[in-house]
Amino acid sequence: MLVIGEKINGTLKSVARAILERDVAYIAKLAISQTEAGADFLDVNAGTPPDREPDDLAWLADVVQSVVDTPVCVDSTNPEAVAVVLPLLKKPGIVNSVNGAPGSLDGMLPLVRTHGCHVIALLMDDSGVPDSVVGRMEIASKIIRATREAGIEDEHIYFDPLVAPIATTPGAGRIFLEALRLLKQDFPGAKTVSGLSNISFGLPARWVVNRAFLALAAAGDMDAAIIDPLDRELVSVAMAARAVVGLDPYAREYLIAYRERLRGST
Ligand code: THG
Repeated sequence: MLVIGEKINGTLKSVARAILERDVAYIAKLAISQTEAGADFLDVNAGTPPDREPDDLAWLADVVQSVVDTPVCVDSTNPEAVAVVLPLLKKPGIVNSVNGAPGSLDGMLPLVRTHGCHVIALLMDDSGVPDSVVGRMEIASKIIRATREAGIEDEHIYFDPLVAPIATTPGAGRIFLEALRLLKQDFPGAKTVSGLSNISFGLPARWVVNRAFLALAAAGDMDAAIIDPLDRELVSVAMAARAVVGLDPYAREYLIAYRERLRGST
């Protein structure tokens, strides 16, 4: 399972300050620490208004690339900002994200195609996130028709079924896991991804819920997770879950991660 490091996110106060003050050292440290912890990609989210976002995102990508080789996941729904950042990337990155709304698909897919990068596709559109699995799968079908028409390989798509808080939405976790299963069945070439934070919103000991959710999603062969890679036990739980259900024969990846001392608590 790919780990997309989430920590360079301007919606967090400390990162917002660093972006505003162009604090290179602060962002560099987040890039290095996440890379050393085993992140495969680094998510960068400026979290700033549309007029400032292109500049801020470009600055974040430049700082990250000046200190690590880890490819960047450009977290923005604004095609104008993404268009500025993609040409700066030294390695093909991930665009995070596109959704089923025509404005999003028309604005983003040509950029994804031109730069040969991967793209995270959220199973929502202008009407929001459908309550049902069927509704989300209809959006997935619509998105994959559009990506194929744009000349983007299925292998370059990461579907994010979007998980709602279980504290307020009965069935939220089950709906996510069912969508994950159907995505794998209907679009075997495409990949899957999730951010965890929503699932545990409004609950105590959120880390327990996040671990339970990641274990189940990893056991369902989710391909990538947007998480804090410095949370070694969270990453270990995902790798263990994969080994338990046979997705990691002989626990090979689990063992390698421990041997390298990148992941795990000991
Ligand atoms: N799907 C997709 N993209 C996403 C999300 C998603 N991008 C944004 C978000 N969700 C994932 N990123 C974050 C980034 C930071 C935090 C949560 C989600 C966060 N961090 C705190 C910190 O670092 O201080 C707390 C971390 C913790 O408690 O462990 O809150 O769902 N496609």
